[in-house]
Amino acid sequence: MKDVRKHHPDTQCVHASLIHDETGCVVTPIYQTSTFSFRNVDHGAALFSGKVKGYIYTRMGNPTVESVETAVAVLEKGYAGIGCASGMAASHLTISSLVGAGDHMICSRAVYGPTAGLARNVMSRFGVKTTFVDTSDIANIAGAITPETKLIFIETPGNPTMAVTDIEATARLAHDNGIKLAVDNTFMSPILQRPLEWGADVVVHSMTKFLNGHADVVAGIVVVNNEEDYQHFRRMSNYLGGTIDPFNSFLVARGIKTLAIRIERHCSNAMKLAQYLEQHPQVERVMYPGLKSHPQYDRHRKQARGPGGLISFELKGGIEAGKILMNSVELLVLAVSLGGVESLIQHPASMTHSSMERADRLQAGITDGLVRISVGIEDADELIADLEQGLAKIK
Ligand code: LCS
Repeated sequence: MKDVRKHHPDTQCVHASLIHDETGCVVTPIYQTSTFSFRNVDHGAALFSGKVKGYIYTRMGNPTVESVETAVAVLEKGYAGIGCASGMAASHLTISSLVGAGDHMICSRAVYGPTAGLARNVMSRFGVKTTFVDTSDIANIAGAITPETKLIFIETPGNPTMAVTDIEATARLAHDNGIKLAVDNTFMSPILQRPLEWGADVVVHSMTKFLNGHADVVAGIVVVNNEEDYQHFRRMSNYLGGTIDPFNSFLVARGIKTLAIRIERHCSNAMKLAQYLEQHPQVERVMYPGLKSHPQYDRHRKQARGPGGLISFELKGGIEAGKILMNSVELLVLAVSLGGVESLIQHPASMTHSSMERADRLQAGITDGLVRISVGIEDADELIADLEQGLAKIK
């Protein structure tokens, strides 16, 4: 196998998921099998004991799954990846691998709604307490640490407010206190941001988004940076069972091949849309880390290679104006999710973050009037023209 780790990320996207085998296949095939036969009883026992490497049962490992796990681990500069059935399964695997009854965790206030729900409504039932803070201010994290804190879980930029947390400073603070740092890197993809390079211990992705990129798969992944964590997470994944299947792994590996060029276009399109929105008289404010007006503009530039494809904004006319815009767009699709080739528009307060209590939502900066766009790879001028005609309908 080529040493893909030494290559540029653009090259890694194309080559890192290929498993070289005796057939000479150029693409890793779909090993659509639930189980693998043993040569004899001793071979089966050796595989189970770990003395011999090989495949046993697809929940525990599968070549197609491994190909996408390898690709993302290489891109994240991690040790290994564990494919999951969804981004939520990846967050669940991460949290339940690192905290247990009596432990405490700190979580960004601006996170994907169900991630907050997982901490608040599921982990709490197993004796794990969570404090939600605005992690874009390191003092808030420091102030929330208790002797029981075992995990800091951040999203940066956060969904949907785009608040940026300093990964390096948070990792230092975490490690000084014997705490692990997990970063949900879904909004950036490893092309733009590699949290392990800044000291994070675990990276989580919803591969449903940029990594797959074509809005036809729900999948997730966890990337860790050492053998001990890998063995622990792999065991936990086997018990929890929220693993990815071979067909979805194949589709995500296929998507990753064009990740680098897609991300380039997502960023340049989003920059154009953000600049357009920022100067529009109907727009109150735009939250996009590529704009100088973003409160953590410099911090984001330090830790990421680009601003990404997500834009949040508020209209002067609040939610009523937002509804007119969202009901008027013709090219942008009114739908949740993000990171696909097509541009999507949605209303976090009533959609992606509707599972949060209103007070918690407002505290996180997710106002009723906030609108989020996932900018796709279409022609930017046509996207702007679509917004223009929609905004013109607001009186
Ligand atoms: N992490 C982030 C940052 C997300 O945005 C999402 C989903 C997840 C994790 C969960 O991933 P999933 O289980 O869906 O693969 N975010 C969505 C959103 O903003 N709109 O629809 C889904």
